[in-house]
Amino acid sequence: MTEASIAAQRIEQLRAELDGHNYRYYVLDEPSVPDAEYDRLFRELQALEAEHPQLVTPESPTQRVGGEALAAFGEVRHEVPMLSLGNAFEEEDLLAFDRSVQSGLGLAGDLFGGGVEVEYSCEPKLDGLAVSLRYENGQLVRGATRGDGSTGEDISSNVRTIRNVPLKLQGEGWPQVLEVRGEVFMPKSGFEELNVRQAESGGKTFANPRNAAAGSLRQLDPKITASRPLEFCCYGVGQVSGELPATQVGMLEQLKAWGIPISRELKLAKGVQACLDYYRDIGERRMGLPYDIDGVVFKVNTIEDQQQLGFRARTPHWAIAHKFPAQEELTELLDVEFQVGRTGAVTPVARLKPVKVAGVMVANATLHNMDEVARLGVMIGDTVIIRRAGDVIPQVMAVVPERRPADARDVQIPENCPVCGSHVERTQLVKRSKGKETFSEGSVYRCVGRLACGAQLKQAIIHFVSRRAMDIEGLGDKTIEQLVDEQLIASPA
Ligand code: JCF
Repeated sequence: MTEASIAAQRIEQLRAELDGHNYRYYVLDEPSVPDAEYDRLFRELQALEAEHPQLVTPESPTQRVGGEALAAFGEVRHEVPMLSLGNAFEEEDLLAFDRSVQSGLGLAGDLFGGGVEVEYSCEPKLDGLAVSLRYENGQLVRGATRGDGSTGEDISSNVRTIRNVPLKLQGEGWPQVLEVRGEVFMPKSGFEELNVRQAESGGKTFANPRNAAAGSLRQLDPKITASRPLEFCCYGVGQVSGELPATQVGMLEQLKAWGIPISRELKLAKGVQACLDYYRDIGERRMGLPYDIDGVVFKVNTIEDQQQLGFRARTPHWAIAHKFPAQEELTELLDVEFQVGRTGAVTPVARLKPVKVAGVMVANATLHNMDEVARLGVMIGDTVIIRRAGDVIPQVMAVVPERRPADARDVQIPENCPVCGSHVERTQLVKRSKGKETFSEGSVYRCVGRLACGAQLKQAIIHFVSRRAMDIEGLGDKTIEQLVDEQLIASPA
């Protein structure tokens, strides 16, 4: 055997092994080797390919780094249109959907009772972007955005950089042409890390994972896309030559066996009450999921029934999105006030035109510090995006620049403490690293009044009596505030 054919053999072996590890890691969620071993195999493959460039193929696991930048995206016509989903906001909307499915399938009940229970597939509704991936003879040949449902953009070079998108299908028996459809999204952890990186490098930060995913996928330079933590999750198919399993869940499980990632939360529900149980369960676990969702999707499980029910305009009669209350809303920033904390730190608080977010009225939101105000570029009078996730304090996520009124005002740190009138001083935050002093970019503003400042005094005493300090029972925050306001106490002593 020649040197080149030995290399070719080893390259094949490495690719098969790496594809297998990727499949177990991304699709089965059962990592099979430590990262270090994966990296070793990967580097060996890279080295061999560098020595034998003629052996590099587009399906090689090394080819996810992103190729040449484009001048513009090409157009892609979807042979099978990409549908969107109708929405259910209330339980009653879902019950009405189920009744219309039953009547469409001739299963409706009569005066004396309900009809036959319909089986539905259930999955979380990911907050990302819909894409279509086309496989021919088991190889990824094209990726496209949804666009208007009939025509999208060719984002092939970008989808190839998404780690859990197989460049080549696993197993056997796949149809010659297989288009899979799903959502490209950014996990919450990757989003947080990306924003930190962006802020540090002076780049643009994103308001939420969905915007970050959209901004990352619509890059003409695939190297940028490659550097972003995107993931794909399949929920259906488009054009397919040949047969697939006869149910939604069976079909998705078959796709999973071929290496296509599907939702870990995919379930089958018998009847609409089981769908409501699923909605409640996912709603309770929403905050703990590693990605943002805005509801759950129910689909009639039997494909033949889906075809019988059909679709109108772009929404199918056999599927629906049951939405959760929105976690983000728009409202107006009426004013910014400054609060003084225990250590004298003066922090900006947003006063908002009250708005209901995730079922709760919100009139205040944290702005953290003046660096955050600068990062957001927020002005008083702006329309802002407010987010309230679970029990977390509402946050100002971003400004809507198009809605800035002519009389918007800058947010200015007061020169004097709003509580005691003492001077407010700016201090640079210092980060110590390995004994060496390094100045971080952050700064805090502090009221210099110490215990002469009512706000600091109250917080100091609250801290003093607290459980982990003197643990004085029966002396609550409200009492302390009153005692200080009435000038009955002036120090912990
Ligand atoms: O997760 C989603 N955002 C999602 C979108 C899930 C689905 O099952 C979908 C979808 C859009 C259209 N199904 C269709 C038909």
